[in-house]
Amino acid sequence: MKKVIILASLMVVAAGIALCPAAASAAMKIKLAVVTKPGSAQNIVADKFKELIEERSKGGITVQVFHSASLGNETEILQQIQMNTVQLGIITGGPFDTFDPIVRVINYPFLFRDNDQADKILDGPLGQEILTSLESSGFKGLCFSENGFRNLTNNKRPVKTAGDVKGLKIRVMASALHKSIWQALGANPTPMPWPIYTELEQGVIDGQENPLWVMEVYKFYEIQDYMTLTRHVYSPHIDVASLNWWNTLKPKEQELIRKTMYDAAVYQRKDNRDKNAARLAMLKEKGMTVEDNPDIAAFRAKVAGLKDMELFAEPRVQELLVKILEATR
Ligand code: EAX
Repeated sequence: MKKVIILASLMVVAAGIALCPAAASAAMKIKLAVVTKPGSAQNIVADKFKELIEERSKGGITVQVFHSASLGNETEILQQIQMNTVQLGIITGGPFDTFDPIVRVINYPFLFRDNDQADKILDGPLGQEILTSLESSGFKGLCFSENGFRNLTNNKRPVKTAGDVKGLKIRVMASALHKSIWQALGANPTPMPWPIYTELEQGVIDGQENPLWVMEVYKFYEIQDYMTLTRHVYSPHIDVASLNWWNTLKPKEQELIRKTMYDAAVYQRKDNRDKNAARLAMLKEKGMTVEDNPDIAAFRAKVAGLKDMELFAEPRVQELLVKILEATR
């Protein structure tokens, strides 16, 4: 009897293999998470990656995109990536802060002059040092896409110079660096995970800072009167994989995934930048009072001391900061 059962199950297995020859190779399913919603910068990378990888692997790889905080906030997504319950994430630079302080270096205020310089550094050896460093926290850093240059919005008053920031209650990302930036500027920074519409609407906070696409996609023009083009931080996304998962992949699969993520990132950066002029016009038209030409020198002066703070004290972090400040001078 036992023999018959074993034989029967072997036959079932054999039949299964014979009937679906594709099954063995069609095995890779990837969970990719972002905190933001469809149409967001993160989602555009995620959707492009899904489209390209499914096409390039001829259906051998399928990607399920989780968005709108359905798997939690960015810190929680990163924890799931460490555990390999989620394989990929498109995550804003800020929340990496607590996992690896070296990431503060690329969120440094007034670091990059423009998009080209950001791309050159982040796609080059200095960016690679950051990506490699993340391995000690359980992440395989693949590349950088972008949130973009961050701008201040608030509901209290027009902000032209750094002094106008004094006392504003500003929501910041879960990042010691971002908190220190706004403390140095005289604000009252409150770390809070994304999303923050309700907190702005109810006046729990006076303002926030994010790239232009956020004001459009999240309709902040409905609840924020003033915007200042501070461009105080260039905010990259770090496109990461779970290192535990990565180590199970064949080199060919790794290369396909890495290359495809980079292509998705390059596509998204351009898409984001191409839309900015129209976004600015739209936000003004919706009634936001925009300060196009703030006193950036005053802002820079207030944050000049950050590089000497405890935030960058770890020698390898300090070393990379010095290199990156030199390279962007
Ligand atoms: O894109 O939390 C934040 O402010 C981030 O910029 C968020 O990812 C929105």
